[in-house]
Amino acid sequence: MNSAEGKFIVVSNAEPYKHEKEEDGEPVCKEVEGGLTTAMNPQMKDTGGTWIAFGRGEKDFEVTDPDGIIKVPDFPGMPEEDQYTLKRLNFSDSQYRNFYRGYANRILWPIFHSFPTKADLRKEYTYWKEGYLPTNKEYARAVIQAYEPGDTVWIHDYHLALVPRLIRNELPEAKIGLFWHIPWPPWESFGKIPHREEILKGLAAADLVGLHLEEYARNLLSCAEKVGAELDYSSERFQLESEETQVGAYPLGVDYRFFNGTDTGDEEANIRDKYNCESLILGVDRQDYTKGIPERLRAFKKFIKDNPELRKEVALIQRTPPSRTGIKEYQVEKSEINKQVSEFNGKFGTHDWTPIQLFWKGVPQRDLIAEYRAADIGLVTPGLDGMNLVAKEFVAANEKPKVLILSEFAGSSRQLEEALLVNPYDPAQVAEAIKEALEMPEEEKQERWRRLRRKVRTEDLPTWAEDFLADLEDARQLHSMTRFTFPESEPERGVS
Ligand code: GDG
Repeated sequence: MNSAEGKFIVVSNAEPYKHEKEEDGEPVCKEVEGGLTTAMNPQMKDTGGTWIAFGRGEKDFEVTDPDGIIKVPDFPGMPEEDQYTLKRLNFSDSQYRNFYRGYANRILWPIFHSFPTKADLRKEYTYWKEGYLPTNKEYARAVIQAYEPGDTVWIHDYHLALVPRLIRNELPEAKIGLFWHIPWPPWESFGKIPHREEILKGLAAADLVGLHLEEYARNLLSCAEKVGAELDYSSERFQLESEETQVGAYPLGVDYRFFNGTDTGDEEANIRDKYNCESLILGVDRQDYTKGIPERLRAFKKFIKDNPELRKEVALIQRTPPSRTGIKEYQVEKSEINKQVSEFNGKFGTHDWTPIQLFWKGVPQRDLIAEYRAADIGLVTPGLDGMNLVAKEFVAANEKPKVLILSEFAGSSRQLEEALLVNPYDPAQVAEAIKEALEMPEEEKQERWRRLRRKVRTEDLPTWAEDFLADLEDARQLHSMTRFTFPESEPERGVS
């Protein structure tokens, strides 16, 4: 995309850069870690445009203009051509709490990851009325303000399901795509949400809704059918009231060239020296109960118990940047992980060997790549994950053959079939896979790695974006021809 075709407007909850207080009190620009930033940042740096997101850094609004606008990244010496516009939105504490900690992460996140017992459905109406609906409206207003004819609006994720419809009401001809980064569950889970119909109506107004996998796309279509949408399964389209949308699978890839090509100097060797172990196993996960960290620790414990001869030869490095720290379920999980690790290290560790090294802290991307390279085994075992980029980054970062152990419930397992695929809830199987990884014959390791690398290289981030944008263009053209032939919609319940 280039400016001649109109600009890109990316819309998400998380911002790509925040401003925090330096030791001297001055604001400093920091990249925000997470799947979305990793996915969209290279694209935005290449093509420019406007990114609209919530400003969460403590100094965020000290550095923007009065409209919340700033050019990012504003690292010292950053050339202007590598920057793009970030528009930060600000919400009252209580609205944001109801939106983010409430509706997005105590209703949608658990339900869409099939953890209904972690959802707080009793508060659904409050979270909706006080948080999700008004916040989606403010996002839509910001898009409408930034929009010029010819622009491409690319909305991200479950926080913003209503935004396509809210924009469409004002801009009938806008090109609107939405990518859904988490799984789409079957009706038995999705159908539990009281505002299920409004969510689907919101999405129906996008020209294209992308998900990582075909099975998620099929689940979305069948949920739409349950609320009365007309469906065309073969072309993956549904029509709900006056809106029609295309649904499709676009498995997100990583920026292979970046992960493969980043020079990490001596860092890899330094890390290996520090742990002084024959083999390093690495887990990297934003802290979340979907990532299967307690189950992983149980599996590692079983491995250590079952293989006393291998003790001291292996260590597990678990890097876990905290997230959603204000939510009870996350606090409970954090205590559980801390308890497991201290009991484990207390029982098995010796003066010169700590079996599990746990870090509640993110590191800059270059250091993360060095950790990927220092590790022999990537242990990626989420209970359920839309895609999981860590698995792909581990492959992309390592030219030297390694072994990837991957949950069959991570979306990425559909592509990365040459990994050792495991059921994360079966500690015996995961423990067995660790042993198999350590003992894998060199030839087999190389062959598996070669195939994995080829997939991650060819099914990469630019390919994903190109595929999505090409289909979005086609879908828009189709809808611009058919949109007004549908029956009039009923009056919207509060979403206008
Ligand atoms: C959601 C979906 C989907 C992690 N630790 C550090 C760090 N990270 C980066 C990784 C990776 C990203 O965070 C995590 O991405 P995941 O895909 O693993 O998971 P979610 O955050 O849950 O993302 C997921 C994704 O969206 C994209 O659609 O795959 O299923 O849940 O990029 O590198 N980055 C740095 N330091 C760290 O310590 N710099």
